[in-house]
Amino acid sequence: MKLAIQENIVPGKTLSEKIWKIEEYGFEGIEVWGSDLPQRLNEIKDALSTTKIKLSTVCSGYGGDLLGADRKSREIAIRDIKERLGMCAELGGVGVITVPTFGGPKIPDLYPWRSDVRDVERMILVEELKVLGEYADDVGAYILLEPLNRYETHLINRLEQAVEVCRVVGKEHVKIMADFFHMNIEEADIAGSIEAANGYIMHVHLADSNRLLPGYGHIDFKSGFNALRKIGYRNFMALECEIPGDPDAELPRCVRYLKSLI
Ligand code: LER
Ligand code: MN
Repeated sequence: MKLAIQENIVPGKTLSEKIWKIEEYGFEGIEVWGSDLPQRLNEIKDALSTTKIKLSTVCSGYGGDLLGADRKSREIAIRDIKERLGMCAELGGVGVITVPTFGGPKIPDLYPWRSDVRDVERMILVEELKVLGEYADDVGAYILLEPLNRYETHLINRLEQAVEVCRVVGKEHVKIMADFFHMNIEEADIAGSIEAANGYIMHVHLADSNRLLPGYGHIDFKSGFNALRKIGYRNFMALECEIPGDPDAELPRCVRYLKSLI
């Protein structure tokens, strides 16, 4: 298991400065935001070429909404995710973090054809992921479905729900990721859920129960990491959290803490 960190929480005026810091702190990877990826592709490529730090993942940042009410919004999401998958592969990253939709349903209730709008949303999502999955298989970067807690999305809150979608889609490069902050709210047993998702987890986000650095809340990372080790997880775990203090002191300390648990 390798440690990574999201670019936005690292001090530094340029991406290169951030990457030097990340290396100095003891991380192995960086997760970049997908919003302006097309404009920054060359900058990221250049910055990565001067260091041992690898791109772990691209965090969403696409336009539209895979489960938007209008066709245009769904088309934009598919187009933008494809663009980010291609760039992620070019940069050597694992994949693009994909949240099927934030907030509540936008697709209208289609009763009496289906009595729960979520059934309709899942059907649309599966068809979209078949198209995206074929593209992802071609370029060699994963779509990483991220379950979020109930206050951020209504549809996929737990790992097993994301795994079920992947099973129905049946594409090699449509997999899931596990975020400890969301799991702490939604999973009854974090370690058990990780083990049950064996073969599907391709990325991990780390934050404690209060979304501060691991160690500042009450999540039992040890048992979660043991479960990841048990299922042979070898990919990145990226920090997605706030830093309560001076990053130059807090981040190396957090790396030492996490390494002592891995
Ligand atoms: C949002 O809470 C989150 O965890 C992000 O990774 C979503 O892109
Ligand atoms: Mn996350």
